[in-house]
Amino acid sequence: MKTRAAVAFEAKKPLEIVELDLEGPKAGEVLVEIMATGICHTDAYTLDGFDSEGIFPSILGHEGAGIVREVGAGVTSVKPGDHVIPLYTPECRQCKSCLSRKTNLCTAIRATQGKGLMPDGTTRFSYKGTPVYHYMGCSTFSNFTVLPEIALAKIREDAPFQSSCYIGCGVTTGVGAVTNTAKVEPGSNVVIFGLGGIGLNVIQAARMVGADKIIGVDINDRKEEWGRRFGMTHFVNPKKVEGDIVQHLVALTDGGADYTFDCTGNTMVMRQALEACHRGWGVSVVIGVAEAGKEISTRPFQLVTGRVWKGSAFGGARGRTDVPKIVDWYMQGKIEIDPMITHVLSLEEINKGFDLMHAGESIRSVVVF
Ligand code: NAD
Ligand code: AHE
Ligand code: ZN
Repeated sequence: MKTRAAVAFEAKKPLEIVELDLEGPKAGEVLVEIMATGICHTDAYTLDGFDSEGIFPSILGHEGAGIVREVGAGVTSVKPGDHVIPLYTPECRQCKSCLSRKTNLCTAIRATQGKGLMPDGTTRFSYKGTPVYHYMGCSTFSNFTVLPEIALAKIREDAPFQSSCYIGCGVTTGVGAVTNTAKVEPGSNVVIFGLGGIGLNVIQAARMVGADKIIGVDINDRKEEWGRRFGMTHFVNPKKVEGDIVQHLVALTDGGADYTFDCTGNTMVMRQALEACHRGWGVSVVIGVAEAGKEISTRPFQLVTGRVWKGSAFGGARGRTDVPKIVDWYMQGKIEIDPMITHVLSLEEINKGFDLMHAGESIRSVVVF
């Protein structure tokens, strides 16, 4: 079949809207019509050539929602007509990682996924006879895409696609980092670095679980109003702090934060986030994705004295199990999504979404097909 898609033909070049050939689903695979997709900073990072796994030409996008149109042989958990959210972190419930109950990082198809391929080692997309690669196993910047069954969360049908697509990455990442990875307790002091599409979800989850001080840190002053809208109690612009930002945050939290979250991808900020934690117990969660080749550092003494550095991918969520629950939280009003969707674009306008993100003017741009 044919599908309209925004293709990343080369790094650092705008996406091009073209008609691609798409092969149907093979055994264990599902054809999904994508109805809406968010644009996450990770898409921009890959398009800008910063991802060590970046492959071109490919179809980016990993924050989608859509409808199952066809299933391959042996597929039992979804059927045509079901509403689904694609999962870049699948949940096979059979691999060593899934069975460990210690991680959400299912390893069933990670190797082929990182090479832009389906589990059988081939791609379903092509353009004028040349292969076009999948991205993060999702490729939601295509109107139709093929995914393995284990990479689909079935969701309720009354959830609007335009908002629920954001649960495919940003919402789950931010909310899950608080509830699954850090397990923030009521009364905690929390610092969030980077108040974008991820950081604001960390803020709203910190509010939801009853955190006390919720301190947002961003170099863009326009983010203050956004943070306060979702529960931030204090705002700090590091550019306007006289002296050391870490000392400033430690003073603001009476000795250091219980939990800090990096939502910038900047390795200097990751260090600040770790060092702003309370001696003895503060936990810093790295969510931001750093450019290829970047490394983090701190004095080991920071860890010897009880601070904990950890990371979180997809908010520690097991997608097929947890994503439908987060959709419920949204539908019940426990978390907000709609106000964070600042721009709704057509596929033809998708490059504008990247420009808005780079200019710091959007929280989430969503493309509707
Ligand atoms: P975004 O562009 O919407 O937001 C980033 C924010 O960080 C902006 O408000 C920006 O002003 C702020 N910022 C930049 N440099 C800063 C600095 N030095 N100090 C303080 N603030 C600074 O991006 P997003 O979509 O929210 O994504 C944030 C990061 O999270 C990206 O690195 C993205 O790749 C990553 N991410 C990780 C996961 C995961 O599973 N771990 C999932 C989604 C996104
Ligand atoms: N491919 C990169 C790393 C990119 C990365 O860390 N991705 C996050 C999700 S970001 C979503 O917006 C993730 O889930 N990582 C776990 C995984 O298995 O990819 C690199 O450095 O090679
Ligand atoms: Zn993302």
